[in-house]
Amino acid sequence: MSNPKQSKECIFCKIIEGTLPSEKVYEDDRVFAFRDISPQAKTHVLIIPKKHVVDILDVSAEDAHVFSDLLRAVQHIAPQLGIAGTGFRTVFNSGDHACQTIYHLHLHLLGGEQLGGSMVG
Ligand code: DGP
Repeated sequence: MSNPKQSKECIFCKIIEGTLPSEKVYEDDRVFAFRDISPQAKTHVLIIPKKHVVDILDVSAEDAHVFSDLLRAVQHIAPQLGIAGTGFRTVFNSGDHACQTIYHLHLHLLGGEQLGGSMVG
């Protein structure tokens, strides 16, 4: 039975490998970032760890650098995309109530226009 939480069936792992296409905006040895296929703002990028972890709760103490890796990537990408000065929103969705649809940890980076007052843009 298929299980999208497993790395071998994970869409985002396939994007990192290059077996599925994406519009890459940033890559380093531990992080990959690409434009969201269904943008919720003029600029909408997904920043993901190359290591497959399902969500925030799945990050072990040993892998805790994943959080700083993702935020350090924001510091590269926001200026690169010209949204550092105007501001942006970063969001992690975790689990069903947050409507997480892809079970590979990802940080949404939203900006490029005035966002709404809600938490999700
Ligand atoms: P979330 O709801 O937090 O799990 O957000 C998952 C996001 O992933 C959603 O905004 C759409 C995006 N997405 C899903 N499949 C693909 C894909 O194949 N390519 C790209 N670029 N984005 C995708």
